[in-house]
Amino acid sequence: MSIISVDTIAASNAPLLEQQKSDYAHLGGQLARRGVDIDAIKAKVKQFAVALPSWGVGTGGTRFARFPGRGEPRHVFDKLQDCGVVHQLTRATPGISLHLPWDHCTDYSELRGKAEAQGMYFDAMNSNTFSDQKDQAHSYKFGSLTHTDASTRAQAVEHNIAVIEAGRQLGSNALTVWIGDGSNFPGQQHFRRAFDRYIDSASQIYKALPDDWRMFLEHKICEPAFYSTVIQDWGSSYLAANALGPKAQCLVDLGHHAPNVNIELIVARLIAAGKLAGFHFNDSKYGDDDLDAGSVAPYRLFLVFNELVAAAHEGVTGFNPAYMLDQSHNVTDPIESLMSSAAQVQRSYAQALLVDRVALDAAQDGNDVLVAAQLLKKGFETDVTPLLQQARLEEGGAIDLLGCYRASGYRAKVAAERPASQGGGGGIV
Ligand SMILES: [Mn+2]
Repeated sequence: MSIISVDTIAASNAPLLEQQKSDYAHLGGQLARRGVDIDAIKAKVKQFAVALPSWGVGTGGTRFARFPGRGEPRHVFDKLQDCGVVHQLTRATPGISLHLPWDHCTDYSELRGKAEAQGMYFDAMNSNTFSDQKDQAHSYKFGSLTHTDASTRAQAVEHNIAVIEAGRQLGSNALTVWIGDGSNFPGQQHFRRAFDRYIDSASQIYKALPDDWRMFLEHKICEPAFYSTVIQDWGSSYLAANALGPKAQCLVDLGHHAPNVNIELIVARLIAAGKLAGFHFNDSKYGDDDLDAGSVAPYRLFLVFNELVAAAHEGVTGFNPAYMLDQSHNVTDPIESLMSSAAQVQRSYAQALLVDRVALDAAQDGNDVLVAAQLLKKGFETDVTPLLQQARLEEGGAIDLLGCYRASGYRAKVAAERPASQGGGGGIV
């Protein structure tokens, strides 16, 4: 099922075909001289998928304000359609990650059918116990899974189990748990007891997982609790995942660390421990900024992918990370940001695939520091744009993502159909 007409995509691609062919051949020649088969890299890029967050197609906001965009999705079916546009043009985003209760729906089989008609599926499910819902018996103001009150904890556990059930109907196979629990003042919370309560609550959720599901634990150093959080870093996340069992793993959101933390090293540690669940990709300058992937620090994103490609290359047992975007689009058209971010993540992956692993091993073992560093830079500095464009073209996508999307008039069309939105929804997690 096409949302953007096939003719629109073809018309956008047509004037670019000749230069695309030439650029791809030129890059192919460059890579061949390095002993790299461009078609083999392209085949791997085509296999690569990064899931879309349903909340990412709405306009986000800050603690100060939210400026709604035109034609914002009204409900999960609109979100699915917008995600469908991103996938249709990029051919890289077949998965959608839902967030309940934001994406609550009375008929999940209808939703699943519509996604499948778009050639899409449901990726990890996300639960929300960081804000209160209408008619909720117990407030999460002072915590959810780790609340001092047992009834509040039970309510949060029950919500997570309901999310698993919705996900089961949608064909998902993972639950991502992120809690806003923590404290704003020294002395407010007993650190060890709060963590114990987390393990107790999370164990009850873990027991409700179907056999083929995984549970992703997402850590975050601060916000909304600004003095301490219960699952503040990969260490606490790893302790919790170990306590829960083999189906529990640690999810790395790039924005959930202190500035300058070596995230690629954390990734390597989690891979070695068999506990890397996957990623929420985004970028940041100061904190959990939720900027578009690779917009500020593309080399860091590349270095993360360098660890991932190395693990796949070395055949690390059980290595199977889930890839997802998690961004807040405050000043751009969310579809445009998601398309460019998906392409950026693909770019980092392709660049990491270009690293000469045999030469790198030799340089590391021989302590040839500069050569080792330059082998990474060589991958990063290769412009793989023609390769990404060729992969999209061959799969029916757009060579020029932005140009094609804007030419389609999609935003104006949905703006006419969807009433202007007033605040609400969306979020940064
Ligand atoms: Mn996240």
